[in-house]
Amino acid sequence: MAAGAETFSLREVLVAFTACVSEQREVRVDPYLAGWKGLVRFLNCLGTIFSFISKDAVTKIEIIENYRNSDQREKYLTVQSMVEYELANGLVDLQQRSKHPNSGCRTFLRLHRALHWLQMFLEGLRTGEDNSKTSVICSETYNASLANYHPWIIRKAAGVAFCALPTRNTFLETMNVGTAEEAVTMLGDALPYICEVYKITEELYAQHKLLDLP
Ligand code: 1PW
Repeated sequence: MAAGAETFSLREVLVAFTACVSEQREVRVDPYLAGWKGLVRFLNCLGTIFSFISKDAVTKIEIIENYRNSDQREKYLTVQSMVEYELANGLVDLQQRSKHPNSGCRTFLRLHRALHWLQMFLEGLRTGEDNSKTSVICSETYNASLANYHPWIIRKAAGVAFCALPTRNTFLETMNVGTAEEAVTMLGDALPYICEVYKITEELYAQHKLLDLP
């Protein structure tokens, strides 16, 4: 494919995540959502088979965007302020989903878990052999992370979608950041930022005992 305007680069996704952490080590919600939106576009580039995966992410992104567009938008500026605000005002269902089925905290937790998978997947891609199968990297990392939170039917559908993934080098080129080598370099530069975002969020959720929100 010619390098036209329609091409999408994973670079912008990774750049968004690099802008997430504030000087106070807080996770900013807007760049986090921007990163996710780019990721969704990337998933859609991989084919319609991935649209069931991106659809749920879109729903979750919209829920949090709605909070950012509401009167309470300032409370949702960072993940830290969101957790503080929702907990202090009893806006989180802690035992089972009832009064607040779409709290910012539980919705963000789903994206956070998926980000862990993405991080592991991209790391596997970065360090993999030239001709390794992306589908294998993808399913191994999925099974070791996000799959633990998904029912059988979703795990099955995800497994089918992964089979459609191309080999590592083709996949790296799909990212549109240059040659496969350049893509690997970019991943090496950007992944520490994603890891940092993940780590800060994980610690925050652990501290407030929110890691198992229904
Ligand atoms: C090529 C690799 C790219 C990785 C992108 C990561 C996207 C992850 C989205 C997985 C979504 C699978 C289908 C939906 C499952 C939902 O049930 C689940 N959502 C997530 C994000 O895990 C849980 O949400 P729920 O049902 O508790 O509202």
